[in-house]
Amino acid sequence: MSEVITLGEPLIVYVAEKTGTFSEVETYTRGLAGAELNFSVGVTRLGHKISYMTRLGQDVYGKYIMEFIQKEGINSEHIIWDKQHLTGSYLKFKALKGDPAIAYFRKGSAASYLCRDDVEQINFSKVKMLHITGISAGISKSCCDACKYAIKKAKEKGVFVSFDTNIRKALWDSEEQLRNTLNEIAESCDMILPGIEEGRFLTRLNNPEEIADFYIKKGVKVVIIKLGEDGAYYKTGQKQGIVAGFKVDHVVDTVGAGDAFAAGIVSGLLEGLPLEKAIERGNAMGAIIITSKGDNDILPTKQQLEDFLKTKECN
Ligand code: KDG
Repeated sequence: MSEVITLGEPLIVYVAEKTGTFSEVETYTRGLAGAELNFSVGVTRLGHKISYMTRLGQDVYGKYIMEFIQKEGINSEHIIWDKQHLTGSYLKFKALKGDPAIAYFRKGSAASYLCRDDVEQINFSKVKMLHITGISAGISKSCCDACKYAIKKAKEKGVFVSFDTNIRKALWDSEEQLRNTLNEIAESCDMILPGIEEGRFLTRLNNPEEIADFYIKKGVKVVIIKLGEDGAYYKTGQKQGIVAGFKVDHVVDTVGAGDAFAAGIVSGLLEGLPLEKAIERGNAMGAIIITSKGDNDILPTKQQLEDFLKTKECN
């Protein structure tokens, strides 16, 4: 039985080998991506059982993704084959600094047809955590409804719900729709994990404490705000603080850092670690993945993570 459930869209990613526009770059490396899939890989490699719900097109991409999921040991019982729609993909350009530009090929994809009825098949009675992201809420109206319904069903069974706001403006019709939808979802969750700029956008407030208070007043129990190389700020009803980030000598690609961070925190909480230790683990996971151009390829095993924590210095 899986301890964690997540749902979302897996994507094939093609990563540009050098900087430049699509017409200037001829060579791309194939990889696998999707925030919730990255999260599932992270949680699984750290030794936990997770079930990943999605819809895959019956095409070469879908079959390749299914092989990967099974090879990683992620529970695939909630994966639905879709005969009519294709599996999505995206192109990731190379950035010398900051987040790279991307181009999505996912509109009308198989995963965007995830719906409330799909969630009906999940039995939450033995699940400990549900993890939702703002990407799943943004890919379609039916997937957004599926997310809200999963949260409702999970809460009825006392399952802890975490939410990574994961803002992708390209997926939304307007900023208002994006802000209102993600705030509505955030307020129904136990723990939220926005980046500092996401928190500012969603709340129109500036500093981490104000942003955290905005959600705590609405009933969220734990707010953890990612501060990039400075680590993460956290606040609960009882305490607050900052957990320092790790020194990274050479950042290759920041995409996937938030998913790795979430996997570190969720796995830490499942193991009963104190919140600060779980956040330290999240920071370490983020620091590891940004040294690779892939979104999940070098996510560590428990042993690799422990070795990292023994040797690395904080900022
Ligand atoms: O969080 C990492 C994701 O951004 C990436 O893997 C692709 O899911 C993705 C997205 O929608 O941007």
